Amino acid sequence: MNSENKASEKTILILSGPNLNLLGERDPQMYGDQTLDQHIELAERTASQHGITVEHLQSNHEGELVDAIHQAREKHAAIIINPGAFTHYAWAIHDALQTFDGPVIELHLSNPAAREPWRHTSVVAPVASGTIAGFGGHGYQIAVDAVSELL
Ligand code: CA2
Repeated sequence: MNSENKASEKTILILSGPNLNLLGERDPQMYGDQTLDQHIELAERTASQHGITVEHLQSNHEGELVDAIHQAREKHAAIIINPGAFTHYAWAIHDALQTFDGPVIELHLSNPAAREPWRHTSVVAPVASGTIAGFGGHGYQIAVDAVSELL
């Protein structure tokens, strides 16, 4: 990324994977009753306290998330990503994140390690600076605070 941008603007990209657009509508016992918009508002409020601006994209399509990661290389200082079920098998997202120079935080509302065995593998974790999981919506605040420390 352009180093001038990095120093002066500090924008971060939050990516949300498949089905996360349904938050607040179903499965509140697993994912809470807040909507994705509410989680992003918390991230934005937290970021503004650190002088950071947030951009957000939710997509149900792996290629769209890969494109957004490529574009982030020129534009954003860090990425926070909840890849949804792509976490467990989307190697194209792994490869794209590996090309990104700044901090990458993997974020989950639930704790996949405490759920079904197929959720115990993350193909994103090996290319992430760290993973935040199991704290529900509070995770968005924790993730932005972590990014701010890392930048
Ligand atoms: O805990 C997380 O944040 C997950 O990334 C959520 C994914 C799941 O596949 C991962 O293992 C862990 C699922 C997102 C589905 O979101 C829904 C939201 C509302 C209703 C149904 C699904």
